[in-house]
Amino acid sequence: MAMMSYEEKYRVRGGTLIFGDFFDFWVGPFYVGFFGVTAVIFASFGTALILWGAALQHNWNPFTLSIDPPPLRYGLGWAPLPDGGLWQVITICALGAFSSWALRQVEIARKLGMGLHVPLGFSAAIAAYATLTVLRPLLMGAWGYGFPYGIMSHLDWVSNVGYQYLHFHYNPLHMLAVTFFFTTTFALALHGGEILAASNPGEGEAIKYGMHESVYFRDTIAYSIGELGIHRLGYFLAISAGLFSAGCMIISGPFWTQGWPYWWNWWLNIPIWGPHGFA
Ligand code: UQ2
Repeated sequence: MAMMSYEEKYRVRGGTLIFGDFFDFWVGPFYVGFFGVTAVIFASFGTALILWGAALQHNWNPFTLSIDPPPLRYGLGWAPLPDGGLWQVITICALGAFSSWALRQVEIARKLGMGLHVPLGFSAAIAAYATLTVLRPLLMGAWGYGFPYGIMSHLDWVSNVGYQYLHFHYNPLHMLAVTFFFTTTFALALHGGEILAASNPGEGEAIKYGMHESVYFRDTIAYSIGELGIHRLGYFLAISAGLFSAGCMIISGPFWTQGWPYWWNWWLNIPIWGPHGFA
């Protein structure tokens, strides 16, 4: 594949976190690095284990295949491979691959003299995954509280856990997480639409830039957050969605075991109008 004209200038040596220049090379368009190697190893091994699980279950239907966590009775111990052990090793592979990818992002950012915003943002997503598969199971006392790896089965897990708490939408951190997810898509719709509009002004027209975009939003909603601001806002919204998702799961079980609607009894019990009120 041909190099883009700027790659020759920006493909620089150095910035590695480990082993100096040893893994500091490219394969085609891809930077390798030590963490590129570990990412490929973890991902390949994990994928192979999923295929082994499919073989053990005699199920090659990608929609119904499910690699389940161990039954609860194994607690926090190792389970036999066909009885949740595969899930345990695959989870290690996934975390190894995700962490490798984040560290490879760090090396590339250092090469280019950039900030670490990309790996930091990605880490919020890794933290949400690690919360569901490691942190919450640890706090609950069994790996069986992790979610199953399957297209349909993980959806069933989400639905079942939601109903265990009667109505999960009453979880205050879930409310915030959902709000951040929706606001992220709203902001990206605004921004994507704006960028497409400015870069496709019509036949023969010159492409428009930030000042036109700012005036557009001042004319429509009396406020523009700015070219840099919209990206900072998007970064904040997306990371908040991930962190509040992790938070809403960490409190469900380890810190609140009733239905979430009951949590709001503090509101009904406020002294002024509650059972011990003045009336
Ligand atoms: C903007 C701007 C952009 C944008 C967008 C806005 C020139 C190209 C989308 C408008 C964004 C606003 C007003 C913030 C909306 C707030 C929330 C919480 C969604 O001003 O600067 O740059 O893309």
